[in-house]
Amino acid sequence: MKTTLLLLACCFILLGATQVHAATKFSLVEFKYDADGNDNYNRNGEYVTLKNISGKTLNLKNWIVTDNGSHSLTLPEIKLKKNKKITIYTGEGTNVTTGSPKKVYWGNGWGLWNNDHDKLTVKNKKGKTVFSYAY
Ligand SMILES: [Ca+2]
Ligand SMILES: [Ca+2]
Repeated sequence: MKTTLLLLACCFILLGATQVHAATKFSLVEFKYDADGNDNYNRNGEYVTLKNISGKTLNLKNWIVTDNGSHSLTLPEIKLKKNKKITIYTGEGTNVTTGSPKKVYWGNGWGLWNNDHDKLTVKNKKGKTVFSYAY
């Protein structure tokens, strides 16, 4: 009986861990939230690179990236294959949505990511959080 309960407990723990993992579509490759020099004058020196660890191709159209404040970026149509990376830059530039590596430019007029603490969240088009990272 004791063994059965223990096994059950193990199963629940494993199940829980799997569910958490399934919700996380990305891993953080690099987060350069403190750009070299003055962030406001080096906005593309501020960037975050994420890797698709979902095991399948993700279409990022209408997925939303937010910080802990009021900034929000709606992603364009990008088919990100498994294990491929995407970099999101704070400043202006031309998005690379079909080539490689994938790049998206937020077009924000100032530095975006706080240098001390902030939180990045990615939600899919259904509004479900698929990745978040706080520092
Ligand atoms: Ca910054
Ligand atoms: Ca800086």
